[in-house]
Amino acid sequence: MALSDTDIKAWSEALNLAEQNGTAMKRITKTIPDLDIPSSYDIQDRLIRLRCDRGEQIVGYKMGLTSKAKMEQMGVSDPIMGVLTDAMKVESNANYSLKNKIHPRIEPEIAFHIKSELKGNVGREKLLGACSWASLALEIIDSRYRNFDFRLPDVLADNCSSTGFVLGEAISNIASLALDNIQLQMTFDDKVMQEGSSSAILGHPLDSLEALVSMLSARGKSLPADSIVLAGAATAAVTLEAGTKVTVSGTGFSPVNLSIVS
Ligand code: OOG
Ligand code: MG
Repeated sequence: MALSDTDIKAWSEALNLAEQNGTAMKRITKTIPDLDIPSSYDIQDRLIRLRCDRGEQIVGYKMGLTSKAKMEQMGVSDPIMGVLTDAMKVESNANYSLKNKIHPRIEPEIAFHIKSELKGNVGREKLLGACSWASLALEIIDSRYRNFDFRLPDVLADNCSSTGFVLGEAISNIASLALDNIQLQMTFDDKVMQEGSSSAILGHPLDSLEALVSMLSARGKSLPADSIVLAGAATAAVTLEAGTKVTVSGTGFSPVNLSIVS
């Protein structure tokens, strides 16, 4: 079902409030079981507009549910895309506070910087040419829905649970990286919490970027020049705990750390 403009506004305001107050809400599809995908993206767009009205700037996009581990963890089997703003950027080695968060989780990712605008059907070659660097990343996700329980339209409306992202050292010699064979490991203190390969990300992380560009194009948009893109988690996400140091390491990259505080 397509939503009216009034309803799109109301749901985006509800999601915005849930995020600002750190309180979970009932998923939209409990109220509107047949919420359609275009309306979900309209809610996402409105939600991002509310952030921009507060002075935030769009810095890129993220792909999600691009690995089997994530699809199984969340019970949704279609890749999704969301928007990243400057306010979501967290410096590596920072103390990250869980204050005002609902039930935050963290996952290991690979990020790319795209220097020139991309649209339509792009292959790996074109993507590589447009890519200025790659880095390891940690993504913090915090669904605004109670118990992290959502269906595809809900998670799209909620900007794909986007909350924070940490970027590691930028590697500009991308050719030196075996992009589909990066062994990723995420630890809490010294305990291994998740391990996986970048091949889990739609087979190859650049194929995830290709999917992003085609999803944007299908909505009449393009991937703008100077965009950061998170390709999607290679493993399931893990609930954050105060007092832990989270580290992600990956072949060819220096590790990225984040200290979690209450
Ligand atoms: C949705 C966000 C998924 C990823 O990398 O798969 C995501 C969620 O799991 O809440 O960011
Ligand atoms: Mg993610």
